[in-house]
Amino acid sequence: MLKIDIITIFPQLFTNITDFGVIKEGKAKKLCEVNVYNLRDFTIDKHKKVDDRPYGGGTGMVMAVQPIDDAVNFIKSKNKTVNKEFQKVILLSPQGETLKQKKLKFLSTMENIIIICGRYEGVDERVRLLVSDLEISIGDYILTGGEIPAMVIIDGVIRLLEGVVGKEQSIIHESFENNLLDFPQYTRPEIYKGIRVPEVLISGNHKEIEKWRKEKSLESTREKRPDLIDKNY
Ligand code: 4GX
Repeated sequence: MLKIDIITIFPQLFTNITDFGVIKEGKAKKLCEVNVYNLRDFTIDKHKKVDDRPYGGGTGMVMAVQPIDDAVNFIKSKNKTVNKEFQKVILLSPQGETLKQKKLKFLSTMENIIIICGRYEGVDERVRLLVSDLEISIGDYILTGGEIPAMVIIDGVIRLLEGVVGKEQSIIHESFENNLLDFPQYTRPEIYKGIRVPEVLISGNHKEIEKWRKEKSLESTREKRPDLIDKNY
């Protein structure tokens, strides 16, 4: 059972994703649990402030270390049965290592992942030094907070849990599992606006179909993502 704990100042943002699709399925099958914590519940000042002005000046606000540290320690104390080796605290930020399928696979083998969603200009450096184990970015672009990146990780990890996605096949054969992009897929009708389904797919010749799909995968990877070939994602 993978326990996912999220720390955010916008817990409501997570109600959608945990109640639908693969994540709902994973929860229903008791393969994972998703808990959302409101960072403001861990503040000690009377205004429930989670951020403050940066030392040295400059624009914007920085998230303070104390509420984040306390939230993580509270969650760890609640999860005391978890083997420490299989518990990871993740900070989402543009400075992190870019997320790849390999990291999702690693995370899917954990017992507990605690995700810190930052906002504003960033977090006090001591969050990195004292609290987080991993810093992850979902890509080279700037968002307003770590909440959507957290959902990306949750979605990508849960579908890898044994028994969540119906046919194991659909995970093994798909894109990235073999460092190749997917081959083209068709479903009915046979002709749509003059475009025909490739003859080989209708032939029923499974050997030929497999050969065609491999060729198409390779061709599209060479053309669109040559960087994927020979890379160990
Ligand atoms: N992949 N952002 C986080 C605030 C922040 C900055 C530094 C912690 C440390 C992003 C991304 C992303 C914008 C989320 C800045 N929090 N996160 N936020 N790309 O752009 O993960």
